[in-house]
Amino acid sequence: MAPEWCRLTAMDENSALSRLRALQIETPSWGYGNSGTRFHVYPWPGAARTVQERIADAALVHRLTGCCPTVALHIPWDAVDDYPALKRYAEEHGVGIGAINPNLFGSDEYRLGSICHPDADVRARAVEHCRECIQIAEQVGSPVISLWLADGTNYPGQDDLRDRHARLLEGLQEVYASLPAGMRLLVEYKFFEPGFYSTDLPDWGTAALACRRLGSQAQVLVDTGHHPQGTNVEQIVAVLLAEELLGGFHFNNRKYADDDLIVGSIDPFELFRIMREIARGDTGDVAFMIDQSHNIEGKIDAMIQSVINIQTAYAKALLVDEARLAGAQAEGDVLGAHRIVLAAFETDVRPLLARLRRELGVDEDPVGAFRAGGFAEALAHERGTASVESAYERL
Ligand code: PSV
Ligand code: MN
Repeated sequence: MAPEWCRLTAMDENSALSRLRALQIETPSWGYGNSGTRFHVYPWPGAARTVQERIADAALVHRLTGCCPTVALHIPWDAVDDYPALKRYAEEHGVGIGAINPNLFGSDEYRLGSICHPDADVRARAVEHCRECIQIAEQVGSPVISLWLADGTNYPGQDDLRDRHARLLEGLQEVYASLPAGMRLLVEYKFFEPGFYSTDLPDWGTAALACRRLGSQAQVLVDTGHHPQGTNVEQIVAVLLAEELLGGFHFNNRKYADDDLIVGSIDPFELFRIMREIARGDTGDVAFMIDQSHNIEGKIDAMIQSVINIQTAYAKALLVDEARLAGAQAEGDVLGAHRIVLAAFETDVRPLLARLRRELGVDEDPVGAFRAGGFAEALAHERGTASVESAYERL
């Protein structure tokens, strides 16, 4: 029997369950197609080839988990002629369209950047692409634009850092001015890649400064893979929440860099610590999105596992005995406080999640249900194995 200090009460369980029921996770269209490293793409049998197939796979993940009702799109990877028809297609499959991600890196003209590019014509076209994405978002009923810039430089002297910052703010302001009421602009930062000397939005502080200038419809997007080793990501989350600047997450896990691994696979304790900041409440409108590319494993069960890992971390985080923790903190009981947090992390939440899934009407083991259900085989039969010519042909 667990000692008194880490035992759950029925009350803990019921309130944790209602919070867990409210957790909705968005999956990315680009996680369902073939992707690879710059060395090779290993095509996966049955991987989605079109935006419709990517939406259908996201819908399957929702059917099996009961908690992934929206799918994020990347434009132009997911571009179509008829967006209202795409919206209907998604709804017929049981999902809605979530964040629209303008792609400001997949075109030759972006070699030196997009909205920070030295050439005003390229900057204008980049802003125009963002405006087009806002219109798409309106047509599909999405309330979120997620913006990541690949802008940066590789060499000292390549461009003027202050000029680039000025262009960044000007471009973001132009995009922001086109947002309709109720639509949010989530600004994502990344400390490196593809620029290795400088990145125009390198960290949460720069993103937060930009959002403050823009207004309340702009908030920061924290991609968990976009930090240097050792960064205290949960502290970033805590500060952004306190400043009402946390817009959402791109969940994934990293070992060395932006590895896009299954979230929680490398460091489940970090994911728990991040979700603890969410579990403490007052999170507003935070968007919980996954941003992963599965290169050597199946796409759909890896996505389901990611969803399970987020739910597991959140369930544990909800079980932190906050009242006792506050007491230990006030008394300066350093180890006692730490042990209260650890006790929650070490709790086996599988029975709690099984109860949640029974209530959601899905299998207690959604990955097992996917694997036993013959879905992978049926998709491989229907779609075959794509021939992928180059590692750069991502979708
Ligand atoms: C960039 O590394 C990123 O995290 C951005 O969110 C992109 O939109 C996404 O990955 C897909 O390349
Ligand atoms: Mn991302």
